[in-house]
Amino acid sequence: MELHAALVERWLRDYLCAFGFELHPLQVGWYNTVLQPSFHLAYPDSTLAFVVLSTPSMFDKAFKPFVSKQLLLKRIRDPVDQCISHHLSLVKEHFPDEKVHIIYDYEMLPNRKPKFLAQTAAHVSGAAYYYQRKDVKCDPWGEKKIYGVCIHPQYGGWFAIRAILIFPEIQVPFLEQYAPIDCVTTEEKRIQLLEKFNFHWQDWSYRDIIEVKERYSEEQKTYFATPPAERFKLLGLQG
Ligand code: GSH
Repeated sequence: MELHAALVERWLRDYLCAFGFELHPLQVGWYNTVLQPSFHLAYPDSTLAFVVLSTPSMFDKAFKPFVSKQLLLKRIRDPVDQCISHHLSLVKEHFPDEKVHIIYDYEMLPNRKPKFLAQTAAHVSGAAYYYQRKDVKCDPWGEKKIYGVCIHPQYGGWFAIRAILIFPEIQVPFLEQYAPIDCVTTEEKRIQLLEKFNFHWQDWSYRDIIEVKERYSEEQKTYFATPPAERFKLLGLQG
């Protein structure tokens, strides 16, 4: 990686890791090349981008402190999304001379398609392996629609893909691409994973398909298992 890009990456890593985020660099071309044109990101192939993930510790390191500050201001509608955009906006401010485009995982195009396919971006950046129906040779699902899911080598399914940061003015033609770690290797486990994710996702079990280094705390699980409109009570706010 050229020096400027390396310095950008170092700063991002130092800043975001302290808040429980993880980031993985990629060239926009790696992403575009595996997708149909309607999903392409309109940048030259060698443009530098980063996939941003939240790890289990984001909840304590970023989310709770963010909420307790915002509580005083009482301007909070989407606490999780606002916490993430708060930190990523600070990233933008840190690079005033640099163009930084941010696309969040929940952003939609007018045709209701997502602005970027987060799991594909995570896979091509090497962050987490995207297991799909095509990764299973003999599948038992017939006509059913089966969604794929990313598994992280350290956190299993206990993480979330939050955004892609694009630096349109930084080109990294020599960036090395690492394949994601294939941690769910057997046919049997892959079937189990897709089965659990598609039909039992609410019991959290797909997230433990591999042994993990860290998972969500009971507090964090309760928070995410509660419908968003009722979470304000958990945070000590009126709904
Ligand atoms: N928009 C609401 C907020 O900003 O508070 C809800 C956000 C939300 O709950 N997002 C889910 C999440 O973060 C979907 S990405 N889940 C964590 C996980 O599934 O690991």
